[in-house]
Amino acid sequence: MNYSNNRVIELNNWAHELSAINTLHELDQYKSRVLSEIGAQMKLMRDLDAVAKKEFGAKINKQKQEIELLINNRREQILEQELLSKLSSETIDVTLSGRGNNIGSLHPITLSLERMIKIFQGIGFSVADGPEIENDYYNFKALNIPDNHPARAMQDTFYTTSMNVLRTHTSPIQIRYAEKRTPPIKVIAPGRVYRVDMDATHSPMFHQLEGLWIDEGISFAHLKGVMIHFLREFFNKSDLQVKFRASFFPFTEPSAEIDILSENGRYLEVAGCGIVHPKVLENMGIDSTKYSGFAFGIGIDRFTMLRYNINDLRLMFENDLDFLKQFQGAK
Ligand code: 2NL
Repeated sequence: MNYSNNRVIELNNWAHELSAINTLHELDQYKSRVLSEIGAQMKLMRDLDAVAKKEFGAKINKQKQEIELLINNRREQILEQELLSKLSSETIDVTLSGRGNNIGSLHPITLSLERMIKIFQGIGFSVADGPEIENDYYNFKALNIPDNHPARAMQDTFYTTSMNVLRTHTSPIQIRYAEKRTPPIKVIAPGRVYRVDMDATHSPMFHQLEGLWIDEGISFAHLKGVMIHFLREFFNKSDLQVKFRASFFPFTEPSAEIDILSENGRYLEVAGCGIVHPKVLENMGIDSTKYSGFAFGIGIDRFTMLRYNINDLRLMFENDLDFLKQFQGAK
């Protein structure tokens, strides 16, 4: 039966082709081509007599088994090759040096706030905080700021509702703190505050630190002693000249502004302070005939600019990395 022998030679050619196949996709195409050829040949068997059919059928089945075995072997080889090339292309050179870390640093405002807290804690003050959205009572009324006071005007205060505001100072923290306690009360209240104001020297959000000390017999002398100590420590200058200049606030009486003598011989206003108004003490639930106290407020941002010689307030709110990097390792 020459016919069948021709076909066997053809299968041998197929086997030869296999070695040129290098991908699973090609192999799948090859396999379906071979199997359909074998299927076509099996159809031809219908025309053969019984003896030839048996002989040819056995041959073609043997060839089919052999080619399938070869295909499966080739599949294993291709998978092995793919794995090896993947392993070598994805290899990691563990001897390469690293990219290095970009280590952040504390913001100058954080640095000076931490410095302030340390100084006040050193003389016995606690630290308190509270909500940034306040109601009319804690932000204004408890502080003896009357309904028609200009500080309440829409152009100064951000209202969130008709009753609620973004706190315009951190005094409400101290009201909340004091109304829950009895003297001695000795606390500082740092935090973000908000006012409708925006130019080279004003930001709508800024940082304030207020302080409050209430006890029997607290006088203006205590206020002067604490503030002079704080300012000399903060600016690291033991002979820093400090001046108390009469002023007015609704929540203190008497009141003063505090000026410090700067390197260039000019006085700079750095804080406001005073003896807590008796009405404010009563609003805290404190007997103003038995106790007295002082309070003060300072702008943390301005103190930060003075300490680090920063000439534009806006630098502190832009988060420019070239600016911030300069405070790496600063104290
Ligand atoms: C300023 C003025 C000041 C206060 C804040 C205060 C707080 C309570 C009671 C009484 Cl709870 N007073 N705070 C007093 C005087 C001045 O700040 O110009 N700050 C930058």
